[in-house]
Amino acid sequence: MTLQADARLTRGQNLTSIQSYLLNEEARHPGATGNFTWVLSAISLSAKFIAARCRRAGIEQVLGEVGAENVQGESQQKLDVIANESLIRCLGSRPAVAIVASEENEEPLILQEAEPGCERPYVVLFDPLDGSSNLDVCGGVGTIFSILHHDRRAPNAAGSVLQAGVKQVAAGYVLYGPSTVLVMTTGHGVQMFVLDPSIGSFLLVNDDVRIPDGHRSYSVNEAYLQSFPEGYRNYLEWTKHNGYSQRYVGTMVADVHRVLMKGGVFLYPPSDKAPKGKLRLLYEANPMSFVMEQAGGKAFSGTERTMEIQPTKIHERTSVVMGSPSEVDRVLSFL
Ligand code: AHM
Ligand code: MG
Repeated sequence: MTLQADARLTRGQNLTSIQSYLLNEEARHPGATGNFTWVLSAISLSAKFIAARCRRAGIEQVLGEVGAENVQGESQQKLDVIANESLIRCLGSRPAVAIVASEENEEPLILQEAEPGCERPYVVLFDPLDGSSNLDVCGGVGTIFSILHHDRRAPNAAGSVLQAGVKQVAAGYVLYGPSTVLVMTTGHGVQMFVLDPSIGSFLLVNDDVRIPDGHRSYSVNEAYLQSFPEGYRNYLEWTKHNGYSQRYVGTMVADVHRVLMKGGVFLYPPSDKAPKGKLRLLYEANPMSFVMEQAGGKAFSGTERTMEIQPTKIHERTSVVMGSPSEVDRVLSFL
């Protein structure tokens, strides 16, 4: 084999860890301080920790409610709490993070006041363990994260957190399934990494994830059908006569990941139970919308582009329509 053929062969087979990927990206931006790379590496470290705990969940008896006691009389910690603490601890050691806001905490946590001249420019929002009720049945769960620039002019921490999704610097999710997959965007396409547990590294498997168009599939909790607004009901009725299939795990990360890989649409409409929708705008809908749009998809709240909504509350809810562009357009045409 000639040297040239050899180079061609290895080019497509190079192993790139998430760390080397981030360092490479940093090198391409001459003004980069490295702070951003540290933040993402804290998230990947935490994801490895959470993945390991999820794998051993049944063995370590960490399933169940906080406050319950295990057979030794020790108090049990629910995995939501463990995942939340893991993210806070990993991010807390990074000087670039000023504030974190989590589904598990009522108020944002100020890790350190941003002093003049001090480089702590990021705010990190996350849902530490999305779909955690699926853990009890060994179903897929996930972590969702959104990274914003810290707004030093904001009057308080909440003010810096309440930014529209279009201001996100990066976002992504980790799916703890049969393998652990980390999908992220920094606004330059979508990259996908898979954790190789034997070496403890997230390895790049796709540096340009694109959502397929034209797949006749939808993901929604149809048990609430009767209380969905009429447009959603009409769309779902229309699918019954047009050869669609339906898939629903009940973990947003798992359901959206499937749509991202295969195409179709994920829906969480308003219902009697959740009149404004159930999913949280800042740390569920916005980061997933950023990924979806960067992969060529669309994401709407039903009436407006999700990432253009100006949030007014940290735990604000929104309805969600996201997926392949033509399928989202079709849903919107029914609304
Ligand atoms: P959680 O963040 O408390 O786990 O709740 C969010 C989850 C999403 O992952 C999922 O899409 C949705 O709740 C499922 O809700 P439902 O059981 O109403 O279908
Ligand atoms: Mg969630």
